[in-house]
Amino acid sequence: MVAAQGPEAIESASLDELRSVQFMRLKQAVSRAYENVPYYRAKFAAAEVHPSDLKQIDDITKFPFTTRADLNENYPFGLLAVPMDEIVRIHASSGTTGRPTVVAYTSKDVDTWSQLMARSIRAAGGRASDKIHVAYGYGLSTGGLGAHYGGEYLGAAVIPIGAGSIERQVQVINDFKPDIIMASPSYMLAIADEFHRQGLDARASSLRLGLFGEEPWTEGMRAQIEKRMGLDALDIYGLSEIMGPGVAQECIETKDGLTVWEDHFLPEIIDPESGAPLADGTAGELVLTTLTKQGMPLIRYRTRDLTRLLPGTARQMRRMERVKGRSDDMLIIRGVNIFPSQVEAALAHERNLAPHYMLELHRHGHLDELEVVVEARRKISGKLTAAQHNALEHRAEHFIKAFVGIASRVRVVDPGTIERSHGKAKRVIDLRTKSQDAPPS
Ligand code: DLL
Repeated sequence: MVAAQGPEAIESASLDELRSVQFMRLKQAVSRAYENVPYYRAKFAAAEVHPSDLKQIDDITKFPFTTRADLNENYPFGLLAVPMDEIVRIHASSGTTGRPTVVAYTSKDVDTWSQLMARSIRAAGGRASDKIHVAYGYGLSTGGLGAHYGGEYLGAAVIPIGAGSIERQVQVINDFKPDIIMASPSYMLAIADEFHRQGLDARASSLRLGLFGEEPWTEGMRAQIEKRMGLDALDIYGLSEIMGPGVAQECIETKDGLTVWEDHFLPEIIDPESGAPLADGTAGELVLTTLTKQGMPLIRYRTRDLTRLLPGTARQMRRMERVKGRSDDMLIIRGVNIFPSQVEAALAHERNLAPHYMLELHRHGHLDELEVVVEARRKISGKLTAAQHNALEHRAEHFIKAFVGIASRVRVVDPGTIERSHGKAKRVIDLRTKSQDAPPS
């Protein structure tokens, strides 16, 4: 792999040059999807559009959206635009039910991703001479390996610790003296707590810079991290379906939202209810089209992330504002994406539980905890011994761990305890935000 030297030419290209690269790549991407993915061919035909309808960039709004449901319907590999023997990597993230959302990369895709992650780290102030402590999880999720390959591509020294034991994070930071840390913001704060617990001054650590993402965070958290860790905290955004981390990155010069790497992704904002396109500057749902992906190109993918597009500052490319929320019910708990429907499907494996449940999210220290309150079925209610009741809770916890992939605490309650709603059931009580914005301690 070639180490990336300075900024890439496209980063300083004029808007005209950028739009012309985008348009050329957009036409190629839409044609590639049409020609190589039968699902897209059928979808475009149903919407009565053809790649030749693209006469200018804005014509993309004539094309149908791609949604998570489309990925689910084509699970696992139905949306590939290349034969499987050209695929060199597969990642996955949570789907709405038992099926994960699967993504696949060609060797060129992995190179593009590495290049964009290297660009992101550089935009955040990273250099080839830096050591990078990667505390995103390695595995099917894209955080760890995305950061890892990007760091190596930049020519930095990568420390692939992953999201493991917190004591070890502190030890490795102290001993290996990394310059940069890449982690979820809540995990960073938990590491700051661990420094404190060990009687160490986190501000005196070697860390100069942090790239934080994978979950929503706030300016309050940024202030807290910067104060407690004595580093510059930058926002990094991405999603597996589109690539992984490195779709957009905040620049160190301005720290004013995330520059979308528009030469590889075309962003749009839509009204999440009607799907109508919205003008730049208006808040709505982010929709992304991959411009260069070979393995699994996605056209107008609805990210469900709520944000705004703003004009470029540190770069010509447009910025997206810090993600403010989602237009669906996906939750991110310790970096793991969770849909309430997945928990429901897991609980259905236990026949003594009724389908009335509620998820309560707490923050213990700086880490999220999931408590699931679920009703027992009437037929067993009041008939269980304390030991049987405990065993039932443990079985439910086991099913959630096994099918959703997250540790939780289950509380089984009497039938009728959970309030019934008349419209859409309210399944989530999020008690995390208060502590997230707490002033720096
Ligand atoms: O979270 C990729 C990633 C890893 C990004 C590490 C940044 C750093 P997924 O697991 O597919 O991929 O989850 C994607 O996470 O649609 C957002 O809802 C949320 N998300 C990611 N980054 C941010 C961020 C990775 N900076 C989903 N701010 C996305 C807010 C974020 N939300």
